[in-house]
Amino acid sequence: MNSKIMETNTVQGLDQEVLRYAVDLRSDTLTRPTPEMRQAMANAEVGDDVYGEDPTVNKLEKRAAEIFGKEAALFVPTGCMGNLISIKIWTHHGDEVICDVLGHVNLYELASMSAIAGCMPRPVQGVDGILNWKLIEAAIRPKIYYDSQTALVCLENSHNMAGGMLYTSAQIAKICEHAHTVKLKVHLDGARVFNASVALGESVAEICRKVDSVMFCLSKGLGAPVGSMIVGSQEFIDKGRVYRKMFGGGMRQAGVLAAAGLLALEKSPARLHIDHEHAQLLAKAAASIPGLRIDPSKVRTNILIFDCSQTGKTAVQFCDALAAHGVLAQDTALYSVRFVTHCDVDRAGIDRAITVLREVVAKTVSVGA
Ligand code: TLP
Repeated sequence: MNSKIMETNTVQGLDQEVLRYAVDLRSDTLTRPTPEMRQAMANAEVGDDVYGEDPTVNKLEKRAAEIFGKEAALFVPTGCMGNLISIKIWTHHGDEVICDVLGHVNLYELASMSAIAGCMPRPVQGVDGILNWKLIEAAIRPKIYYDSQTALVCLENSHNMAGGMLYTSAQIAKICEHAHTVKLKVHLDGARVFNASVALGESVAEICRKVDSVMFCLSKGLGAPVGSMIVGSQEFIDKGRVYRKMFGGGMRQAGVLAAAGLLALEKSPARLHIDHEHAQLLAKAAASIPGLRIDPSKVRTNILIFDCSQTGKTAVQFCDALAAHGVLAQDTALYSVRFVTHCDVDRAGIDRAITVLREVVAKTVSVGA
């Protein structure tokens, strides 16, 4: 991302007054806890989670493991930390990690797999971000002592920078079966795996059945204020607990956060289809506006990325123009603009975003004419 707020390498953030009235579609990370979550946070039973004594964290971890059909789960502060812990567990220094070129682990995690886990990403160009065994197999290093070795495949479902593209559970299972026969582990960055689950009509347990580990976020579309989880075998989670502490993520009375996380986990998936319908409305509107390019049939979840190159504006300029009318979007490449729908933007907000989108492009065209 080439966000304007990052130009000075410090996050200044937008004015609170602007944020109060804006239709904020920059990300689903922006969701705020519901009144019910705040109530649960206030009432949460807590203890020291580094001692394993926070009852609410323990409950959340148990429920996540049950829902994903795995042995155990671990509450971690962020998705980035969850991915890093998983990569660290499955690799040694000098190993390679196969991932899509637009994968979050490759682009947006500050090269932590190299800086901290000591691995090289081996980015592969997926088909709309989606990898298959043929593509992965071609990137596996030969077993020769002077080559670095492939240790892990990292998939992303839904795929953020590919506009929320999906792997079906069958596609993931096939990749895992092949990977396991050549002794590679598979980690799923499932930051938005519940969106994938709703869009595919498949349970998260089914989607994750064959992967060795999965990270999912409570703090995105599910609406919790903070937190992600890693899920896998008991042995994986036991190691994860060690690395979480090593990376500075051992939280103490984290039950106040886990209480919101529990509600997010149990209740929020049931409303994600609304966000997907909203994304579809935005995508269809964008596709109907001359100057914007997007294929709405590829928008299956809560993310849409459209091309604005034919408006004569860069994505940063386009986002600035939208922001001037109270609609916030995120530039993701020179001419790519991302909208992410979520629980804090209702149908009226989506309608307003569509109106503003039309107005901004119309003005651009008339200025250019
Ligand atoms: N994604 C953020 C930005 O970092 C791009 C966003 O606004 O979409 N995996 C995936 C697929 C993600 O999209 C993200 C965050 C993460 C991992 C990291 O999660 P956090 O922010 O909790 O570390």
